[in-house]
Amino acid sequence: MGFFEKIKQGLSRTKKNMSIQMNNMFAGFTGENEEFYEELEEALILADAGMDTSLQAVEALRKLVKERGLRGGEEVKSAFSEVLTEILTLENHDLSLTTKPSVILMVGVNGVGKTTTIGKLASHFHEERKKVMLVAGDTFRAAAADQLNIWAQRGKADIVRHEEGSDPASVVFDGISAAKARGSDLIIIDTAGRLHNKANLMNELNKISRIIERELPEADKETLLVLDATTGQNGLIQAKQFKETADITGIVLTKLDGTAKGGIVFAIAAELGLPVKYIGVGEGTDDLMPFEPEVFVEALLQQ
Ligand SMILES: Nc1nc2c(ncn2[C@@H]2O[C@H](COP(=O)(O)OP(=O)(O)OP(=O)(O)O)[C@@H](O)[C@H]2O)c(=O)[nH]1
Ligand SMILES: [Mg+2]
Repeated sequence: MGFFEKIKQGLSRTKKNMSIQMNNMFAGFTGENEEFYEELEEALILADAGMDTSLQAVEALRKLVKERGLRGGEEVKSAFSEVLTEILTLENHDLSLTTKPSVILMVGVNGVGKTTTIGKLASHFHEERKKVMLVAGDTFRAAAADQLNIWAQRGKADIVRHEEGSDPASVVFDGISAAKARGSDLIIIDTAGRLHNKANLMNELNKISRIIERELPEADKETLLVLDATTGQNGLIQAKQFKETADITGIVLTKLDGTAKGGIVFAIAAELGLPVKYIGVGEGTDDLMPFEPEVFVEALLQQ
């Protein structure tokens, strides 16, 4: 399946819930009409785009329709695509990893898909002939490192792990030393999503960040916050908490295939101001897609 078709398929629930209805509305567009805008706003809100963002999108469309004197449904749809693309477009949608080694630190609450995303990334970078080092910074459960190890084997990556309960920062230290020794291109660090409490979790992430900064001051670093699209507005609340303490450089939005409320992506971009860098559309190795606003909107609205 092609790249675009895969994104479309990953969005199929959201398309059923939101886009089909929108396409019907565009097809029936007969000129300025309050009900049209109200329904459009409602469809966005029902898909979890958030009240403010939905209102903002509809107002922007109303303005374009007026300014350009749009009359036909297709023209209005295309203007709406522009509006949605603009909401999603922030700076730095691509990973910025040019140094050797570079570092990706993966954070997020438990179960959102951190380890799975790392596995997918490891395979992807292996295909690009990059030498990848995985670091099992989730020492909270032994199973976490085992799970990462399976992905390391699948993606032909190296891995550094310690026993359960050991200090995550020291695993990270060892992982960085090993990566330097072996000439790795990329270090990807897994972290625990659950600790005894939230303050512990945030302290630990800070400690890990300080080690990375100290050991690799010149390296390019990405701290990716993984959010589960099926948790909707809850994910946004988590994101705001992480954003306060960690220097998040981008979002990975997983499980878009499992939700009819993929509109959450608009709320994320508008309310957090953080670029989505990847979307997860399934559990397989190939089910992680780089996020491009224009392509995403096209996949979402295309019939
Ligand atoms: N359908 C679907 N499932 C996904 C996706 N990404 C991850 N999952 C599934 O979500 C579940 C949790 O994924 P993990 O990678 O273990 O999540 P985690 O964030 O590492 O969880 P903790 O280690 O407990 O903090 C697994 O069953 C994954 O297969 C996705 O894009 N689509
Ligand atoms: Mg995990």
